Amino acid sequence: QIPEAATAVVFDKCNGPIRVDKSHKVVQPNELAPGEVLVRVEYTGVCHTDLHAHKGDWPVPPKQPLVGGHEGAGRVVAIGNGTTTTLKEGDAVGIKWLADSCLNCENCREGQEATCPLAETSGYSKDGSFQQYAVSFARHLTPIPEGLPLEIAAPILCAGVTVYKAIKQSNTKPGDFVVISGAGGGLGHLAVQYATAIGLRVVGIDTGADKKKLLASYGADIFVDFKEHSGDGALIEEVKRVCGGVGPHAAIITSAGGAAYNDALEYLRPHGTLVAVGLPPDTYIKANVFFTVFKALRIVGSYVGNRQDAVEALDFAARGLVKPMIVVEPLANLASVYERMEKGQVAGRIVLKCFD
Ligand code: 8ID
Ligand code: ZN
Repeated sequence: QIPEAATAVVFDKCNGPIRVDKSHKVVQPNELAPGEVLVRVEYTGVCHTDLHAHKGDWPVPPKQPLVGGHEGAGRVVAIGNGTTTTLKEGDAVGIKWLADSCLNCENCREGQEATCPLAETSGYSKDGSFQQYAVSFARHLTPIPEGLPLEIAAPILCAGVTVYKAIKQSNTKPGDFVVISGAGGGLGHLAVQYATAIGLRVVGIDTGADKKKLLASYGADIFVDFKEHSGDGALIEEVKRVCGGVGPHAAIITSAGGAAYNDALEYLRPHGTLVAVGLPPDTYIKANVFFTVFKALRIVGSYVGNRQDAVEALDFAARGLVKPMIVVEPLANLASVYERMEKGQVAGRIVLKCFD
């Protein structure tokens, strides 16, 4: 029942054309190495990281040609001979950004799998989920709870787990103010929901009436439109004002644009934490040393999450505490999704359906 060829969306070179290849070779079960699993991908989210990969935005280039995608949700259809795993054919599984890691180095032993020197990444160093049949790794596939629709699970596998972990790193407790900058995007709208679910007071920063309305529907009543507060220091003053006059306890920056980083260190209250998540190209966080010391600020980089974070993040969705706002479109729409994402027109997440 596994075809010789199927559909994949591919680019040969960064910034080159994005092709819908309907006769992309499918790796056959007897070709899987020990540890590898063939997944029939039913749905895949489109993360801004996939767009950065296509544009070649980052210092480490992706593999080329590349099948992108790292929010894949589907079912196991074959397991490589000699694989030690509890997975079986038919299981619902998620393909996340971190495709594999050694599980044996200091990073992995400490649960910091993303920084394993042998880490492989889906849709970057390895072909990912923008295809009907994807090869992944048994030890890093995430089990998806039965009953959670696969199109809802998909955005949790990168956006959800990443922001869930970022909140864990934010040094906050229930009742604290947290700013989510980029709050209407794929990561941001989930960050707002996780933060609300664990009892934080959320201030969303983004732009436009659609995103404001979306966030209000999650109980994030405080919305700051960055375009309406663009004057010198205006955003800083407004954020401080809505956070009890003294600023938030933490700011989680999930924006794909660099400007969101500019003001964060200035609107944080003393002992506040800046959690860097969004990955705009060629961007620096400029920290004034005197005020970093004087206000005892913390700056933390947060990179996806580990296997346990992925399980926990999905559990919030399975319990209905977090629900991605998705629009489902055909796999072949990827290039058009990138165009809309580039213009900031996507509120929440677009999820591609891999089979008709
Ligand atoms: O592990 C990680 N750290 C990780 C994991 C996954 C994704 C990091 N990322 C990175 C992506 O590579 C990307 O750089 O997070 C960033 C956001 O990904 P996304 O949520 O998938 O992107 P999006 O859906 O396009 O949302 C971005 C939002 O940012 C807003 C936009 O309006 C949009 O809603 N935004 C921008 I652009 N500039 C802003 C600004 N100055 C801003 N919001 C506030 N202030
Ligand atoms: Zn992602």
